Amino acid sequence: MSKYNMRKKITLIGAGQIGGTLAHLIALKKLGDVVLFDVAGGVAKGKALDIAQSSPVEGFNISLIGTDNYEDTKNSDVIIITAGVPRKPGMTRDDLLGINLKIIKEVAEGIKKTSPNAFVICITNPLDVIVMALQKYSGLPKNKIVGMAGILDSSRFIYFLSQELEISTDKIKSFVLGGHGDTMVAMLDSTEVDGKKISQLVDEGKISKAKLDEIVERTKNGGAEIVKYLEKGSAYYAPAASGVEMAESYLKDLKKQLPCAAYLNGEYGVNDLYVGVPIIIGSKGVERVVELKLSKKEKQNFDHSIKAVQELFNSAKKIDPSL
Ligand code: A3D
Repeated sequence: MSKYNMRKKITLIGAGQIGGTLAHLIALKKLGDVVLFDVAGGVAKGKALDIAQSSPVEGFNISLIGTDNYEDTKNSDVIIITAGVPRKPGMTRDDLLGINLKIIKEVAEGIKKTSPNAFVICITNPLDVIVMALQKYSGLPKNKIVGMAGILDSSRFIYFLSQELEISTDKIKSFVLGGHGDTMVAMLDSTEVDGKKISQLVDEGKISKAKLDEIVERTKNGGAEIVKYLEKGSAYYAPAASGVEMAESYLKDLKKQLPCAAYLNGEYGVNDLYVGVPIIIGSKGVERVVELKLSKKEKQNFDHSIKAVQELFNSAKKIDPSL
C-alpha cells in the first residue's frame, strides 16, 4: 500500500521504453502510485518527473517517483518487470539469455526482500524462460508470478483480422496460446467473428485459407515486424497496454480470462513449466488455469511450442545450474 494508504503501489522495474509507457498508462488510468526503478542513472527519475508534470493537464492525482533503490519499492501491490537488455548484432540467443538471467536474478533478490506479497508480471524476454527463472530465483508463490505475452500476441492477431475483414476489433474473439515466439499457437477453432466461427467465414469465401495462414504468420512475427521499422528497440505501446490489463484485473479483482504465461502443474499435460494458457486473474493472483479442449492440430502445435520452451529452459539450466 502506498503512503496515502488508500492507493495501491505499483513498481515498474526497468524504466526503458515499456517501463515509461507503463508508468504513463497507469497514471492516466489512475490505477495507483507509481515507483519507476532502473539501474541506469536518472532515466527513472526523469521519466517519473516528466509524467508527473502532466498531472495538472490530465487530471490525475497519483504520486510518481523514480529511483535506483529497492527500499523505495517496499510493499508494492504490483510489480511489472521489463529490466533487461535487447539483443544486439552479433549476440546469440544464448548470450542474451545469459545476460537477462543475471539481471532477473538481481531483480528477484530485490523484490523478494522488499515486496514478498506483490503480484508480479514479467515482460522481459525470452519471456517464458525468464518468468520461470524469476519464480525460482525469488521463491515467490507461483500464483503470484505471471508472464505477459499472450494478450499482446492475441491483440495483434485480432487487429490483423479486423483490418482484413473490415470489422471492429470488439466483434472478434480469439486468443493465442503456447510459448511467446515463433511457436505460438493461434486458436483458430476458438476464433469467432461476430458470433461466427472463422472456419465458416473461410467456407463462405469472406477470407481465404491462404490469407488466414498469412495473418497467423504475421502475428508470429509481429514483434520482428516492428523491430524492423523502429531499427532501434522493439514494440512498447501494445506490450505496455497488455501488461496494464493484467495489473488492472488483479488490482480490481476483475477475474478476467486472459492468455498469459502461467505455471503449469499438470494442466494441459504439462508439468513444472511456464507457458501461455488462459488464466483467471483476480485479487488472489492467478486464480485458475482454464483448460480448453484443443483440436488435434492445435494440440500438435501446442506440444511443439512446449518443446521449444522446455529446450530453452534447458539452455538456461546449462548457463545457471542452480535453476
Ligand atoms: P529497454 O528500453 O531497453 O528498457 C530496459 C530497461 O531495463 C533499461 O532502461 C535498462 O537500464 C533497465 N535495466 C537493465 N538492467 C536492469 C536491472 N538489473 N535492474 C533494473 N533495470 C535494469 O527495453 P524495452 O522496455 O523496450 O523492453 C524491455 C523488455 O521487454 C525486453 O527484454 C524486451 O525483449 C521485452 N519485450 C517483451 C515483449 C513480450 O511480448 C514478452 C514485447 C516487447 C518487449
